[in-house]
Amino acid sequence: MENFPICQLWRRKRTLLWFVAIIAILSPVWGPKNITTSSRLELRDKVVEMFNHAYGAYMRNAYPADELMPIACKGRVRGITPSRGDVDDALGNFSLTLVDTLDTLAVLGLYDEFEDAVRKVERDVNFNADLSISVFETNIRMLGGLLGGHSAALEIQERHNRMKWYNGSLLTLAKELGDRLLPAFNTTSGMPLSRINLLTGAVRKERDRDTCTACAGTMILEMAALSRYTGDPIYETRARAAMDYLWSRRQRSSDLMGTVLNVENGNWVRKESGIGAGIDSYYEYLLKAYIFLGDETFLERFNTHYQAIKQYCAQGPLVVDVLMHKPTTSARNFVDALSAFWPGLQVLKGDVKSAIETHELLYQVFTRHTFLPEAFTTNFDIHWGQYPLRPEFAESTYLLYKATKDPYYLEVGKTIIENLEKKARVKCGFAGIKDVRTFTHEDRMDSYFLAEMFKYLYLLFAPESEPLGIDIEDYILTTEAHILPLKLSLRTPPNSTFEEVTSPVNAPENFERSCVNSAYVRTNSLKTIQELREKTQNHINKIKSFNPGQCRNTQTETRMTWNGKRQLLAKEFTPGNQQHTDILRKMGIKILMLEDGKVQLMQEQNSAVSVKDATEGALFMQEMIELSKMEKSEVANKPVHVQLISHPFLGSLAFRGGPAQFGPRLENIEGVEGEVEIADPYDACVPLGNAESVQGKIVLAQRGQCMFVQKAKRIEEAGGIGVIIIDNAVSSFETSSPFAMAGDEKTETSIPAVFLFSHEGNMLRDAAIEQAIKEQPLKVMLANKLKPLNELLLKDHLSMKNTSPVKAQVYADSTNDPDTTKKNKKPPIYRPGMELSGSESKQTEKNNNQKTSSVQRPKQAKGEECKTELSESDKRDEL
Ligand code: DMJ
Repeated sequence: MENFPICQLWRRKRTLLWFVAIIAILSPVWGPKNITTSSRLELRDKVVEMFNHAYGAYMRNAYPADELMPIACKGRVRGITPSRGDVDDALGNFSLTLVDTLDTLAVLGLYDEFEDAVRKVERDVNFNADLSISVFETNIRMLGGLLGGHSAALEIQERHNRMKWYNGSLLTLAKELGDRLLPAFNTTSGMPLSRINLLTGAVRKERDRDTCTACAGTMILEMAALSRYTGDPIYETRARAAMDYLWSRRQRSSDLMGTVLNVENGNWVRKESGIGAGIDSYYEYLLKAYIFLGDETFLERFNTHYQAIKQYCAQGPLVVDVLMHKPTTSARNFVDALSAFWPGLQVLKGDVKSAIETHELLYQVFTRHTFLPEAFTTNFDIHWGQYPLRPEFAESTYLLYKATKDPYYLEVGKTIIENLEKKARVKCGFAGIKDVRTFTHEDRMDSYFLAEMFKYLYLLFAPESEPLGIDIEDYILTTEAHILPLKLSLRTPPNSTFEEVTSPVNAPENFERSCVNSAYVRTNSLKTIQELREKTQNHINKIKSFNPGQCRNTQTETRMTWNGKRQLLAKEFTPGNQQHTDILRKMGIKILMLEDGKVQLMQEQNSAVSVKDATEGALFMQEMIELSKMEKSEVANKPVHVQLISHPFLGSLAFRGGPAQFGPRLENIEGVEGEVEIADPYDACVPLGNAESVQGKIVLAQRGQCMFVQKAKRIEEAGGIGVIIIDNAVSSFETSSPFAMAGDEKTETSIPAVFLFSHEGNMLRDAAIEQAIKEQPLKVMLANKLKPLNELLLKDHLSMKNTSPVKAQVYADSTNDPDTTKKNKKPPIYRPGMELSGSESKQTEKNNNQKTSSVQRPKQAKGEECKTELSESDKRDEL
């Protein structure tokens, strides 16, 4: 008897019931509102037009390059286009966008274009670039793209009587690529290294030893498909071993996973646990591996994690990061846009109710900011304003529509289309958004935009009555939306140790969980679904009304007001004071003492003794949040120092700079001392050419071309012990607002970093060069506090240096720094004031004191309300 894949079987058995259910829920009252059948078709055609615009722009202006730069209207070529750091590791000079787009062409019914694209891939694509590429990205985009293209070509041959010439060339390429990725799995744990050289297969075990959970756990679908197609079990075996190892590394008490771990010893490097960046598709592949391969082990693992996420990470419809080993402690106060795939996965799992709620929450954030910002706070404000054309929200919208048939989701899709058209469409394709507050464009159109966004939007609007060119129900969609035929699960790789897949006829009743699961819809009408969304909206509005950050966006929005005497103000509260504890209890506020000695307050409004108390409690909580944010921002933005401590300066010269939000914080360590070296290349965006001379030094690098944290990482990898990043624009501490350099939440460094404006930074650089010429290397200290001069003088004396220290004025006045403009007459240099002449020293101290207050509280001094928000804007996270 022929075996059917689980999903298909379910479909066949339930057809009748399904039909009845659909009729029931599409009652006239709750039928489509605005979107009629004809406007749905128009929207589908609009999607095709947009796709053609993007794809045509790529083919005309960029191909065979990996990606289109839609503003410059040319190709992005690794090794030629200036590097953007790690994000370029997805590029391998293998026509990434074309390969990633193959099966989209087929799904959209563009068969001529598909044929043409397959011929081009056959002719032009090879893997001979001597480049270190990301194993994860290459797997999901290139390998997935080739396999999806091959699968589509087979169906087109079979069903549309076309492409008879196609002889499996895409699969041949897929196998070649799979073979090139395999050496990455040669690690103690069996998890793949994060990067591999495409041409030589060389790996850098030291450098690439840490990998993200999603990176190691998002291989199984593509690798298993390759094994099943070719009959060689090796790919699936390797990917499965990585999955098994990951599972063994879960935190046993919480069943949660961290986001980064070491591929040799399996130690966790980052213990934040959520559903966004670094972990997202690991969960997706557990569930999809079950759907694709029919192996219940994956489903059990998925369900275990799902339960843990619901228990620890879910705050209503919002899913936040907690620490895997201390799951009651939240790890971040923002949510990644990447987590927008979650409602789609919840639909596949069968938890449609939660999917509706989480999707609705995301939609509120989306409508508020026009797109989902790359990260948003738990108050739905912007944390990172970038929108690099990510498709996850469209993906979940499609899956929810499929499960509920609620026309609401067509409306959501329509808004996505309109916003893309208005804000991202440019003459040459579509451009990412640098910041959704300003809608400035970024010169990127990532390949996933074509692989995923248009596929999901097209599927959303394609009417059920018209058969698709590719019967999407027969496929599992990978994380990059590539199509892999479910029937592949029936092929067992020869000589494999895997158990034969049993007939799904014997599969347990829980097979319903494996497909887009509409059980919820069968028992709940569209009206109930609408009510559920309204509940979510109310919940969100409640959170928004407690959101002190809102006044940044809408100055007129008000804080909670209170007439009359207050029982207790947040600033008066002292933990341990019994009277305060009693007042808070009346207001429904619980005081929890945490293990680390911190105090956590939680309000349950229902347990307040009266409505008045509940309201005052809410106001107290609001004040408390503001206070704690303020404290954090004060610490985060406190200026740090670069003090020149070697002869002839001996501490008499120091510059103020901005701290970093990655690496060790200078306020927590004593400081770091070392000789100064200049990075080569100066921007430190690629591995340093002068690694030998950087060893054990504090390294100067120029701002620009890549993230701050990436520079710090490069310098750390080369053996540097500290980083000073110098602004690349004309700027000085005196005239610019200081800020803290942000990290990227993925990269961790163990060396401290300081930001200097160019005026001070270039003085430092000149001093380093001058001292190097004199063969008296310049030594500096990066610290929170300055070192006293007498200590340095004594040290110098003991080291027998007998020339007297120069005055800082030398550099202040004689610098030929082009930034020393009239405006910047007073260089922001100061001396600790011990060895210098009295008046000068006092004056400087006075200036410093004044400045300290204005710097430490950059804008709060102006008495603005949104103190916590200003701290956000004082943080810069890019170039
Ligand atoms: C895609 O490349 C994949 O969906 C991946 O899993 C993470 N997200 C990007 C697009 O945002």
